[in-house]
Amino acid sequence: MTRNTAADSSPKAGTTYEALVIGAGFAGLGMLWQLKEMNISAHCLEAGTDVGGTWYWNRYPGARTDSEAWYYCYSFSKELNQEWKWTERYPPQTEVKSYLTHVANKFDLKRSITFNTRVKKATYDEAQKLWIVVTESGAQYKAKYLISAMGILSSVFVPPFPGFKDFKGNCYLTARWPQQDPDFTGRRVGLIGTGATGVQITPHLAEKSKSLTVFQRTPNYVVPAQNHSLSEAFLNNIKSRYPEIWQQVDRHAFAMPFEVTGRLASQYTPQQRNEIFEEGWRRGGFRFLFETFDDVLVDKDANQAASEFIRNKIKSIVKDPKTAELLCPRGYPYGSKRPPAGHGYYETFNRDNVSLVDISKNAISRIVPDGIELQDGTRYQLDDIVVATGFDAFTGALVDVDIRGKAGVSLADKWKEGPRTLFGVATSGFPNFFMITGPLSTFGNVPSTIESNIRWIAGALSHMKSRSLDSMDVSEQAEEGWVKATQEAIDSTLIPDGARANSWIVGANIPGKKVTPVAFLGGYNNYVDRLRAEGAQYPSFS
Ligand code: N01
Repeated sequence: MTRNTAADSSPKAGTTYEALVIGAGFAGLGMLWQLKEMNISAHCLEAGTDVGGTWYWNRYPGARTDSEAWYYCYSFSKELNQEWKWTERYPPQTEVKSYLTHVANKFDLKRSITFNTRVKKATYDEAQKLWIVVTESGAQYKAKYLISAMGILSSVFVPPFPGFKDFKGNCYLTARWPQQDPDFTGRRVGLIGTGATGVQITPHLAEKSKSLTVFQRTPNYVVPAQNHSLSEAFLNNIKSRYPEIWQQVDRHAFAMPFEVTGRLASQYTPQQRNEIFEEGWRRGGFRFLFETFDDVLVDKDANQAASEFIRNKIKSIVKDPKTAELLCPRGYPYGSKRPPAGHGYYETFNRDNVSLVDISKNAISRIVPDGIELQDGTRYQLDDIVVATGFDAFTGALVDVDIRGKAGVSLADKWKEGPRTLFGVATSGFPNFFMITGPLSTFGNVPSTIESNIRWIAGALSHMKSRSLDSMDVSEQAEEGWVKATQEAIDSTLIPDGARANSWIVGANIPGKKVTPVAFLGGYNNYVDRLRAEGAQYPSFS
């Protein structure tokens, strides 16, 4: 058996590592750094041609973070926090990708990554206590620990509309955007999907094309991001406060450095509420949700007040009353579907070259050679179609790979009736298989949720090493307890109502997927406490 060291950059078929990591985005790079620190021989297999993960694939115009730059990053290196210079409140995809490239170079991680390599299958060999990993090209690797860093939103979902292959124009997936930006000059473009992605790309397509037709199934609650550049003074202030910022992140329910407001909407008059919402709107993005009232996601009246405020804003921005009404979300609570951040989104519908088509009751029936046809036979002639229809969140990437644990049981079979994990980091019957933000992991500012999982996995590996354990497997009982805790946590919020609007948080966006929570909504702060408690003794593992 060949054993590779952490420094070996040329893996050969049959190579055995201590740890194999799948994916080189935020999660995979962070994990590789951690493994290197622990002197564990590790290698990473990445499907793309470069690092970045989400920020490698989603390079559509307008792609940028919805969380603020200064905490949409790693906390593990003080030096990195001090030296990196974010330019905007919500940095564009190119900048986040550059940040991740910088991280990979600074910590010399690229030599431990094989690019252009998609993992097809991973099987646990119970006799050898090793994971056997096979790539699409047939190369085989072995490892004691298998760590998924495949991301929560990486398995692209495209509705199976008939006729795609007959379309005479170009069809672009936002999540597989070409390296060379397409030229939409003089072209009639159709956009399917008005989630966070569709909302970001809409103003750009409108600006670049002859005409843009947006096909909307469910209107979203879009709060303006209020983006701006970051001054030197602002950045210096942030850099001087990082320890405090990361502590705030740890205490926050969605891993953001915000304090609870101490305000409940019911304690305020409608006029006072509107003033507070107005201030939230001015601050923008997630601050509208988290810095107005503490009960927006749990109290129906508080939520209705926020929802109505947003609807009134839409009507005040969009000049055509019919279009404004179509853009107004109704019938599900604000925040029960992950809310997008806008950059001139509603204003775009005031442009002469933009039209909105309501497909809520008159669905797309097929793609025709020159455009899109709806169920009632109406046809829209288009030169290009942009598809922004989302992802099979949390579980998709994992079940896309044929991962088999003890007795050859596959993850896909095990999770048919909904995902079952402990904290989203481990699943019973799959020894030494760890997931970074696997299903039923916490939900919030993604780099922070990722780091919480990396820290926990590092602790588990140290625990095994210090006790010379061959394997760790979570008990079914502990897993069952976490599945219940996850359900109870979400049931105490308004988030399950997002199912009425096809929310991916409950798996309702994928036809045939079991509608059940894919993440823990009981608060990142509570989640990290649970991780720490488990990590002290590992009582749930044998
Ligand atoms: O995907 P989505 P997304 N016919 O699932 C529509 C993260 N993200 O890629 O709402 C017609 O939200 C679907 O309609 P409906 C973020 O966490 C982050 O936009 O189901 N339409 C919806 O409009 C986000 O939540 C950032 O009725 C169909 C859209 O496609 C997550 O990624 C930026 C359809 C899918 O919306 C996913 O966002 C972007 C059909 N058959 C994304 N099927 C940043 O932080 C689906 N749709 C920067």
